[in-house]
Amino acid sequence: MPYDFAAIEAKWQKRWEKEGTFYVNPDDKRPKFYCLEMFPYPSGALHMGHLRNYSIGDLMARFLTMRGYNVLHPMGFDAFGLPAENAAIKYGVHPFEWTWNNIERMTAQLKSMGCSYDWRRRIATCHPDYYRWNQWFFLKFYEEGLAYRAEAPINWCPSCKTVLANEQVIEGGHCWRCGSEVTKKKLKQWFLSITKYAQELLDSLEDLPGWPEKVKIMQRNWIGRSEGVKLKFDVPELEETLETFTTRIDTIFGVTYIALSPEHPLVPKILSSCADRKKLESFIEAFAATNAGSRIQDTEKEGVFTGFYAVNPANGKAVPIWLANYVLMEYGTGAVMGVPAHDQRDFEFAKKYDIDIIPVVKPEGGELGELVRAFEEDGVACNSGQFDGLPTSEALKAMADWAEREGFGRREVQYRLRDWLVSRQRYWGTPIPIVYCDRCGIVPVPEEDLPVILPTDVRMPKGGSSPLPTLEEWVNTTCPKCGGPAKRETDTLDTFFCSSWYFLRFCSPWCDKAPFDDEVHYWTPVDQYIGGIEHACLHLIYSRFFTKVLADMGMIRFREPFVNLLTQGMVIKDGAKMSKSKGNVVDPDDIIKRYGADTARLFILFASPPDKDLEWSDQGVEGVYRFLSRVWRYMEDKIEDLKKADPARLSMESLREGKKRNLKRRIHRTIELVTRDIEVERQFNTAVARFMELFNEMYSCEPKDGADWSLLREAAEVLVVCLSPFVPHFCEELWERLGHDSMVLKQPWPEVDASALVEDKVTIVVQINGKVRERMTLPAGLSEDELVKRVFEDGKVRKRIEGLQVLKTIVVPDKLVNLVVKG
Ligand code: ANZ
Ligand code: ZN
Repeated sequence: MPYDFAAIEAKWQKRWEKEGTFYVNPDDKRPKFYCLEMFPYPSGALHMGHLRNYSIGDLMARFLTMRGYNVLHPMGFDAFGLPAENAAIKYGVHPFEWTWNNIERMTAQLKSMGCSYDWRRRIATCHPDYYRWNQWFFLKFYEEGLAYRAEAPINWCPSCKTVLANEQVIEGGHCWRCGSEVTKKKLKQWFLSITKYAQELLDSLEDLPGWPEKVKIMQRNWIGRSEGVKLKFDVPELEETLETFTTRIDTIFGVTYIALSPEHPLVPKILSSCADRKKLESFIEAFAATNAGSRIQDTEKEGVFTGFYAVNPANGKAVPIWLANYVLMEYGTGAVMGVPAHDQRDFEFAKKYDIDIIPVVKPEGGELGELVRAFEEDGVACNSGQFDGLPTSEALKAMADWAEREGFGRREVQYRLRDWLVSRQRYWGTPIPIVYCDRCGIVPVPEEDLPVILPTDVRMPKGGSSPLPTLEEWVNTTCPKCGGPAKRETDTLDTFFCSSWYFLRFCSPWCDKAPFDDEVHYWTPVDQYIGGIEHACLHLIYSRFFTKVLADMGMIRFREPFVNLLTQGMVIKDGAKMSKSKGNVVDPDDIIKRYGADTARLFILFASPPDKDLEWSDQGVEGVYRFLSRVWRYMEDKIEDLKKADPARLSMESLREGKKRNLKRRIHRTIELVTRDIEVERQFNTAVARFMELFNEMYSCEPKDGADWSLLREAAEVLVVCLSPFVPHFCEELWERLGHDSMVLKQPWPEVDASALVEDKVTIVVQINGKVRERMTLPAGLSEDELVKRVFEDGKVRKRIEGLQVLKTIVVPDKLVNLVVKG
């Protein structure tokens, strides 16, 4: 029978489903293991990135099951989000219907991959059974003072018609979802106080040895902790005090101007008291029109003098106050003390506007001379009064002490991280459970009134805005406090809210009294998480934050959600990331139809290490398919003999013949190395290569006696068992054909027989033109190629044939190598 992958895969998928093979429960003696892949957005169909993510996850889940763990391996759908609304407008289907069809379709695809999910635990975040708990958490956060509404300049995506969190503004000011340029707006919005956890989010990165260093670095930079001093500068003409944040108080004697963000709260007062209001206003207008990204990037520095002066508290000097486009309102105090001599941005600004440049730090043992750019390095204080001569590190300390003593400064820690903006002006999301009452103000919806159901009987407006504000009947409600007329919040929650805790819901998705029940304590934390690195500063920060808040609320008993993290590389074709816009997409369905899921999985796992980019190759797929077909034919051919062979394992001591000993050794080397590849190194590709070597050795073995057959049986069984996490259907089928009743997944992972690993040594005679020249001790059983390679590597042999031309090599395995040379 040829390798009929379609029939085999259908057969085993049906059986797994019927027998509930992947159902797991907490009442189990085995140690638990929670293996999770990032759940997909139900966009319509799986892409190759998913296939890769889920092939890796399934390999790990199956491997760990065979290693004796009770493995929770669930899957669900991150089902709220804008594409559903766009599809609704484009095709006239309701977002709910579109999403639900996609969920069913993608579930079927995941099943066709043979993934070992406990499907009873499937969740979809757009279902009221799920999003009611989003609302519940939102209220808890609100009670704890961790959710608040505030007016702030925020990021607005004009194409998605919604605000975005800072984390969702990427690549210098673009929308993470659609790539449009983000603009700034001032709006009243809901925020979560993630900054209250900034320090812990930073510190406990140290407790995550199982995370890739690059993800930790990205999070550290995102959180962006800076130690510095907040300084007060009086502005006598306005009877105001300005605060600036600096990390370089040691340069305070070099301040020659103050720069304010055009959004700084003092600006209105400046406008109403200044001489040339027009000039300032036109600058502010021009600034407002630039997008948020170009402000962050190194664009041309622009500014305008306000006509006012501030007093430097260090030396009493008056310095001009400017408005400048390079000062961010969102960082520090929105005001900067300008030190052109020691900050390159300030230097460029001062050069452009002819502002004084006063050096106050000089290189140790040297002078600064004419400055062509800012001197940003450490050195020794100069032109700094009583602090002259102090090295930078000491000046920093001494001047901070002085500022605190004199009362014009205070040491402070600043973070780049901002509070998480969670309101979205979108329809397809979790309604924020808040009503606004003229009399009572902001009133949370009482817990017993949850869920606030997202109305489904809506027509999507053509322009693409949310229909919720137009639903009078839904918007108008009564105040839970006073019973008077009130209006519902019409914004919905950022979908990242849903994914911040979904891994907890998987533990008890059926619970309808709470977001989860006690089962959560058994399964959590997630032992292995697998997904894309693009979430490093989005989902992976938000989930850590949620986990810490929930731990502080006493709901869970751990503070880090994901113990081990594997970020898989991209799938690329013709050198570029697979994407519709590049037109280089390979559809997983096509591959599965043509070659079967097992081939697709094996190719993906074999083609590159999981954390590296994977170059798609049709020949690679063909090659893997040929390998499986060869194994299949071999087993078909020999199945009766293998079944008849003695199942008892032969010990190494009982084996005399070199060939037999080599096969025995190869079997156990394979187990040893493959186990390490999977468990320790996470190099699934090299594991596959070892299976191929084992198979080649089996293939070249010509069984002559009972011992040979018994050994071949051992090899075949080890191959089938160890390969099964990679190609589960294929191996289940072969395992059954080998005469076993129970599934291969229920087999324990094979043990290494240490006595089989010892290498036999042989003495190899090296001849040159037929004369014995050297003797080498080498492992027995080396192939001809390997043997020749070793001989050429030998220093003494190399010396003897130096300058000679090797015409031919004659090899007698385990005995002799003769080099025929000329010269
Ligand atoms: C004076 C100074 C002198 C500075 C010097 C640097 C070098 P990090 O490390 O990122 O925290 N700064 C403060 N608030 C700012 C804002 N809202 N927008 C733009 N720049 C701002 O950077 C802190 C430094 O960035 C601060 O220290 C301040 O410039 C600037 F030789 O103050 B410094
Ligand atoms: Zn957008």
